[in-house]
Amino acid sequence: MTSSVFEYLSAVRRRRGAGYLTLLDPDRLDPDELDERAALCAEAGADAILIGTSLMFSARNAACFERVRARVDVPVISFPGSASQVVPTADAILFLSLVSGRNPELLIGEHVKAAPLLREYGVEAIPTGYMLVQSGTLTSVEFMSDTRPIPRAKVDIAMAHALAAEYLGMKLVYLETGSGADASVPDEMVRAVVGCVSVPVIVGGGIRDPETARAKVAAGASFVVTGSVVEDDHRRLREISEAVHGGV
Ligand code: 1GP
Repeated sequence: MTSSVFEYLSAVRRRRGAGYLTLLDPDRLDPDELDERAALCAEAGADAILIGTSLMFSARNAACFERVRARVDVPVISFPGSASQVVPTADAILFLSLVSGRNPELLIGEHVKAAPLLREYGVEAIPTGYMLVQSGTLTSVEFMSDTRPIPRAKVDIAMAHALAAEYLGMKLVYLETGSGADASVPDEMVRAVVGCVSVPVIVGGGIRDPETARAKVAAGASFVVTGSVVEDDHRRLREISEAVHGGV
């Protein structure tokens, strides 16, 4: 592995065109299942494993990272809903600022709580502008974050938020409709956002089949995330991975 997880992700993007990230939720799988599923993700070609959720019931979060890291060779990255999900056992954390919302706790408040812990733990923080896009479903992230998603047709609003995230120094933009959403981020919005920022764009939420995953890459996504499909039907993993990587 290269010196940092961010550099590793950048190298994946250069080598494969786009990367495939799979999200696991410690509340939806018991610890043995979580390890197994992470191993299946890595075997299927996932470039990194994300662990996290909007609202966590499990007290096993830190142990989950430890176990999954022992099981796979790819980075295991925290995708936290709040500072309470910061653990010393992650390879890195997507240090998410929910820039599409106007909830100060999720723009800076949780970060202030998390930062001293991250320094103490020595966990790499990857500053990420997180943008929630309307999907037609009231997702957990929309409810829990108490923010309004960007309307699906408002491509210009999405572009302005992504640009602001880049100008604030964020290294990634994460475009998202929320886990379990009925619809993914519109391809047109992905294309427009990718066209106006120079940082890599991650796209997630509501992606359950290879065609949809491929369409996000064709629109310029640097990384595609799937969560629910990994837990519901892991047989789709390999075909989605191949669709993202385009055979590379
Ligand atoms: C959530 O983008 C991820 O942040 C995954 O969403 O569970 O709908 O695949 P899904």
